[in-house]
Amino acid sequence: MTLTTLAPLMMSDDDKGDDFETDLLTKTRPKTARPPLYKVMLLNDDYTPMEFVITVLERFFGLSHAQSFEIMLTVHKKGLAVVGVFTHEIAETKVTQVMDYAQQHQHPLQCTMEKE
Ligand code: TYC
Repeated sequence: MTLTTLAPLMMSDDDKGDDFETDLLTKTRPKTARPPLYKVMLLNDDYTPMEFVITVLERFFGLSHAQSFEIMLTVHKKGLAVVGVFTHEIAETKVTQVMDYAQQHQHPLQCTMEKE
């Protein structure tokens, strides 16, 4: 056998055990991939009563009366506000719950979601 044919089979000291280490790292690395998140937003309008918006925030987003009042005022003054950040399925459920509740009470309140 010539030196040329042997060369690709030789390993430097630095390379020894390299595959093993890589495998070990790959296998033991804790992989906790996070799901994409979505912002749920409330939009302002001229007709929905402030108290109704506060009730929506308390009922569907689990916020205190004080937090709900604050967010409602932000929407009223700025036009919209993020009321929470959720996974796709939960965000979709919140949007549906708010839209259905607003329609039942004949208020034009709008709730939307957007990828963070
Ligand atoms: N602008 C409404 C009013 O003056 C109040 C309001 C706040 C409506 C927030 C919608 O998402 C909203 N009655």
